[in-house]
Amino acid sequence: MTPDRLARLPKAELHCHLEGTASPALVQRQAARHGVDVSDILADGAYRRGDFQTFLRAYDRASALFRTEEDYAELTRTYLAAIAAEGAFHAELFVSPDHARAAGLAPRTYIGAVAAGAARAEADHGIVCRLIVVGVRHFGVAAVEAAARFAAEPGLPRVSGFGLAGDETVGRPADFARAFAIAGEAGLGLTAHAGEFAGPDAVRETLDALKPSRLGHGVRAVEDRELLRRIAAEGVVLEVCPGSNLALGVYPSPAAHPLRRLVEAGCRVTVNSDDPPFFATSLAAEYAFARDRQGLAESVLAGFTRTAIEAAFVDKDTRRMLE
Ligand code: ES4
Ligand code: ZN
Repeated sequence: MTPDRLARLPKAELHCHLEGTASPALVQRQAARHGVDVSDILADGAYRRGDFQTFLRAYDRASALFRTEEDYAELTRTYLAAIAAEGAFHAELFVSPDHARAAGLAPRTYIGAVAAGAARAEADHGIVCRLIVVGVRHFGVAAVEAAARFAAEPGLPRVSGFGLAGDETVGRPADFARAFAIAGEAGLGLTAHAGEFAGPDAVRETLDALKPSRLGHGVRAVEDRELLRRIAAEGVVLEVCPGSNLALGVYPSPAAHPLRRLVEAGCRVTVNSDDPPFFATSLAAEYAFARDRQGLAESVLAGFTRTAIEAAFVDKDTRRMLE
């Protein structure tokens, strides 16, 4: 496939953290506005590189600079416009009420502002957007349950899913079973980060205890043939984020990334940007990675988008419209 055909390939994104879309320039502007020194997280107009803990701290610091409804509406609109320009027609964004509260915004106000930004992007660029409320596991079981109860409240605009994010090595998957039960009973789609930093056992426990239809990352399932067979057989969808995995050192080189092996094992795979400027990536760059670094065919890339729509947390009518 030629580069311009890749640019035109329809794309969809299932795994992207809203606050993780803020460009270094925007973070710098917000920091200047609020008189905050961000030299510890930015250098030479880019996010400083580091391990996952360093990343999570930088994410918290950057998030805390977005403080008003206008800030969040604009952050949302800007990101959706950017991926629409890359060919995306559907996106699901992770939103974190805990991060919003830390920045001084009530969760409901935050969701309202993000939804307003999404509505603007939908009107301007035709991109459909849904929101997935996340609980952050290193904030503790009680915080994750509170996030689930919040997500389950009626009348939250565009909220269609609940997810578990944060440091995967904190706690056991079963600790979050009650949160997932609350969200599931409310009719929300379920996804959990697993198999990025923790290995196959944690993936298996996550599937057993939380019953998500999708896994954030899930790539380390490749280390266990039986688990891989289970994921393929059960049709669990993997939200694979290669650029994130490479930036955080989960794999030492593009060739070492298991994207292709997951596809060849029959897993249902999507590609996603996670926290694009933090990891110097974009949605289009992830599709390009699949083609140029993993040797996957155009038809396989088109399949990523199809799978994303099949697995999207949208109602029947919206899915039909997206298909
Ligand atoms: C994450 Cl809490 C959070 N924010 C952004 N990216 C993440 N990846 C895993 N947890
Ligand atoms: Zn993530």
